Order: sequence, then C-alpha cells, then structure tokens
Amino acid sequence: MRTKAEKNGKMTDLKEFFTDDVKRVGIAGHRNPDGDCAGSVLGLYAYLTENVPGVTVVPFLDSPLPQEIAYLLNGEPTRADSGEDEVFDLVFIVDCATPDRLMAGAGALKKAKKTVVFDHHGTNPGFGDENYIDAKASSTCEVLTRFMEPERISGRAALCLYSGILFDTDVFRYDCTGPETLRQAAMLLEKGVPFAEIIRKSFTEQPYNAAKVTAAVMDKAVLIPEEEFLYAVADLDLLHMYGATSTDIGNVVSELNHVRETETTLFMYQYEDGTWKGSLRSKTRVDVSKIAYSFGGGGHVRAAGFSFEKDPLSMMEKVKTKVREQMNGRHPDHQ
Ligand SMILES: [Mn+2]
Repeated sequence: MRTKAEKNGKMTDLKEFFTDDVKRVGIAGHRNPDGDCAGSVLGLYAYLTENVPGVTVVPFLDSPLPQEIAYLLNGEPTRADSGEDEVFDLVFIVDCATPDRLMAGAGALKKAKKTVVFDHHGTNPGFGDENYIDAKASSTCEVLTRFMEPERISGRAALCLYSGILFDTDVFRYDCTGPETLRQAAMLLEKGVPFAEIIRKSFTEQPYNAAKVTAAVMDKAVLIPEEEFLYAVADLDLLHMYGATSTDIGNVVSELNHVRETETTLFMYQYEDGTWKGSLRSKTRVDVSKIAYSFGGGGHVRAAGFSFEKDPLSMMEKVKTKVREQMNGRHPDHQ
C-alpha cells in the first residue's frame, strides 16, 4: 500500500530526475547510519555514478561506520561534514524520517534547488520537495530499488541494496518482509551478491571483544516477567574493560531479543561522549517505534531507537511503563 506522501511523487525511474541542468547531486541519510541507511546512500551512489554521465554525486555519510556495516564502503569519496553553503541541484535524502535526524549532509539541504525523500518510516511527514515514502516497505533500499532499472544495477550497487534489506529485515525475519522484498532480493542476488559471506560476517560473527561484551551484557540482563520485558546496560566502564566501543555492539540487542520470555527488549549503551543510546526490539505485539518516538527517537514497529543524556535505570522505568501500557491494550490501535 502506498502512503499519501508517496503519491506526491510521480517519478517511476530515477533517470527522470536528471534533466540537463542537474550537474551536482548530494545524497544524505540519518545520523548514526545503520545498514539500510548506509546501503541506501552507497547503493544509490553506485547506481548514479555508473549510469548517469556528467553528474557529480556527493555521498554524505557519518564516519566511522559501525563494524558490522563497514564492508559496505568501497573507497567512495564519502563526506561526514554537513555540506553547509554548498549549492546542489538535487539532494536525495534516504531513510531519514525528519530533517533533524540528518547529520552528514544536513547543511546541503539549505541551498538545494530540489530535495527528494526516499523512505519507509511511517512517521515521515514528507519533508522533501518530492517524496517517495512507503511505510509498508521493508527498507529504504527496497523503495529505492523500485526506481532502478534491474539491468543497470551493478554487482556493487546490488551488494549495498541487498545489505540494506538484510539489515532492516534482520535477514528476512521481521514481518516487514513481504513478497516484493523477496522478489527484489532475488533480482539483486542475480548480480552476484555474496550473501552467505555477508550474513556470516555481519550477523553471525562478531569480533572477539564484541563477543565478550555481548556475553557480559547478557550476564547482566534483567528479565521482568510481568511485562515480558528484558533490559540490559553497557556503560563505558564495561565497554572499555573489553576494549570495545559503541560501534562494536550493534548486534547485541538482537542477541538479547532471542530470549524466549521477552516480547520487548531494551539495550542501553553509552557513547564516548557520555551520552546514551536506547535500542528497542519487539517480536509480535509491542510497537517500539511509538515508544522510541515518545523519547525523541524513531524507527520501526519491531526495531527502533532513541538517544538520551543520562540515568539508564530511570529511562528503563519510563520505557517499561510504556511497554506495560501497550501490553495491557490501552492502545488498541497497536498490534
Ligand atoms: Mn530503514
């Protein structure tokens, strides 16, 4: 189903954007990029540089990428600055529900002659001049792929796009995976994506220190049976004890969510600047995007996140209250 916002856009193929006056193009995604965000930026970058001659494409991407998605980089001239004061004929904003979620490339919007949003966040208000938003799509990579000609997608672009789908579906395990997702994945696979290697390196394996941190976090995880709620905390002391940083622990929340007795999982970890990230997962009943949104974050029904300044235990209490409200059915519109 297409959202109202998507109907604003009439383009059916990316090449329709490239009229003769479009010479300089930026691509930007949300801060703290995940696999879908980085896959969208780099997959779109590959597709455009390979298929649209005479155009300069600037991929904005925060740096460094978390270790589980660092393989997506292939020497692209990515920029982590904001692009302030630069003029772009066209800026694509991918996988980013609101302008304030942008970091790299945020300034490039100001003087952009045209902005185009590709997204699958249901909360996206459609802040671009044109918007292609499908809240039913598994990922922004899935949305983007619809506007590419399959025969023009290279192995390099396919690797990025397929990866974005993998990350936002947790390897086709979330229920956002639809028939269209799998048809696209099959098409991308024909380009030679080394999917078994990607899944092993990015979803199954982790570095020794990250594996140790995962075990330590799991050891300290607390299950609250009444709410079918599990939470865990990794502060800087714990991360440093294992020589790890916040970029090493992107998979931990999924591991925690494998505990059978939990419906909702909250993993809170600390950045080097002392601030915190709360990462949420659910299985079938709780809409964690609503919870993340209420704390200024965002995401999806089964996977979402937010940032906060301090005191993880009081934050956990607030999240637990919101989980309880949904589990008690006080929000009948939430499945
Ligand atoms: Mn996404």
